[in-house]
Amino acid sequence: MKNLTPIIGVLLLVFFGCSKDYPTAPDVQNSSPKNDEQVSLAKEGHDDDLLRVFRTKRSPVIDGKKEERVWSKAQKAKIKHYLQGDGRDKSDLSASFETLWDDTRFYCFVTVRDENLVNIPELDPWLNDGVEVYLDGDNSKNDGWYDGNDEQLRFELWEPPTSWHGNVITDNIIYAYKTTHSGYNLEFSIPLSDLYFVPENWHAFGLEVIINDNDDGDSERDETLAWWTTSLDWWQNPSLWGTAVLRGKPHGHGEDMAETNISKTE
Ligand SMILES: [Ca+2]
Ligand SMILES: [Ca+2]
Ligand SMILES: [Ca+2]
Ligand SMILES: [Ca+2]
Repeated sequence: MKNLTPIIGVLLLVFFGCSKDYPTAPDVQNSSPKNDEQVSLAKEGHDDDLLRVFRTKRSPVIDGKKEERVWSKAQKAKIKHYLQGDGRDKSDLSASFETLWDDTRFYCFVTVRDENLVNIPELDPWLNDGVEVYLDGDNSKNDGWYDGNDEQLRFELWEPPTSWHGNVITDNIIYAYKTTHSGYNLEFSIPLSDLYFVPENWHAFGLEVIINDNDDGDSERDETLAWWTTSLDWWQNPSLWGTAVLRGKPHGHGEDMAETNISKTE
């Protein structure tokens, strides 16, 4: 019999290389149009897939509590793609998020229903309860690779955020978790300059929000929930993320008037 060692070695390399973070899965493509094409459609009123990030005059207090007079101005996005788990029990895992911006910072408020909050230090961080936020500052949507303005931020429940590539400086992130009667809230803000955002209307950026759920404390996630993507490959492929656009900066009467009729729930 021929020596199978090289073949076994390759198989092990492939297996462990792929299992470093999330497992790869059959690639269900839900790729997004790139910046110019999608923004052009939106300007013409033909594309409502863009998440509108509205400018706020009043900055949120980062405390995990939703101050309605500030956050009621935000478009609410349901996080509704169950990549793992069936999603039948909404008290087990369901979530939504809202975003805002002002002259200096990007704000995000994530509301999570999760009946059993788990953070076990021995587990890999993606196996604990928590939120992952993916940002592509120029919406370049690279197919399978991160550039210098792409980032994975991980908010492992109750822990300081971590950055996979170091493109976003985590020391500059202000964040707060708050346990609620049905789960938890995460509220955070990031300097616009750290995200490579141009603080102007129609600046588009790639965005994905993922919720991880572990309820029994073992080394497998029970459910994974995504805002935009339907692919388990999202963590390494910015082209699978959704698109958000900055709106609401006043530069004349037409701008604010145009936004008043847009639904704030999707
Ligand atoms: Ca708050
Ligand atoms: Ca749960
Ligand atoms: Ca990019
Ligand atoms: Ca949980």
